[in-house]
Amino acid sequence: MSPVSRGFHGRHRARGVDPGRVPPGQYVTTDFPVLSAGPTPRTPLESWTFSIRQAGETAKSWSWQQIRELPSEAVTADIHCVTKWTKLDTSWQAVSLDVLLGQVQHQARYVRAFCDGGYTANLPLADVTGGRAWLAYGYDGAPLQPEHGGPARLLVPHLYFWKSAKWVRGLELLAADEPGFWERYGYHNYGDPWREQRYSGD
Ligand SMILES: Nc1nc2c(c(=O)[nH]1)N[C@H]1C(S)=C(S)[C@@H](COP(=O)(O)O)O[C@H]1N2
Ligand SMILES: [Mo]
Repeated sequence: MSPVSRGFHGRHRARGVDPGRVPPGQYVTTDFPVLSAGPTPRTPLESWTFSIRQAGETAKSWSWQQIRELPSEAVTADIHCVTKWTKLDTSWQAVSLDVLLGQVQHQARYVRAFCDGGYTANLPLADVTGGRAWLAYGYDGAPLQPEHGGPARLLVPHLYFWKSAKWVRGLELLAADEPGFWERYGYHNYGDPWREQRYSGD
């Protein structure tokens, strides 16, 4: 019986890292790996919009400039990819989803993010409100690079990073949960890294 959990041992243990910040089974990296299920889309900012959809209709839509005029926050967060890398203290410039969702009347309990390229990710409304999720367009003091989801991506750092949809173009408001891209392929529907919810059944 060891009082130390398995995640604190092993070849990936990083020096000087508070193990309490590293979820089980994860290792800390200083790189920023790129994980994309397809090619990097490149939508010109002039035609880019972010939309909130409900019952097949657009309830609210913002142009790039309108998004940039909304209040934004500097967010520092630890991110955890299901492929087992964790990156600590990433810094973002981002608009809280509270600001965006607050401009639409609705009673939805779930959202599904949609993206250029067709990727989707589903999330309970409770996980994208209350200051826990953002639309991020800046990373490390610079515009978010296309490989990492620029011009803008979701940032939902308390869940595995596949929920942080890159090239996001909007949120669909839903009464009932509908699985997204990876969730349909056997990833966990919720994806809490602290409970190691990697695959459906975990
Ligand atoms: N649109 C889109 N968003 C996506 C993905 C993707 O393939 N397409 N991959 C997800 C996965 S599995 C991870 S781990 C992160 C990776 O983000 P990064 O490439 O910036 O590290 O983006 C997530 N968001
Ligand atoms: Mo991932």
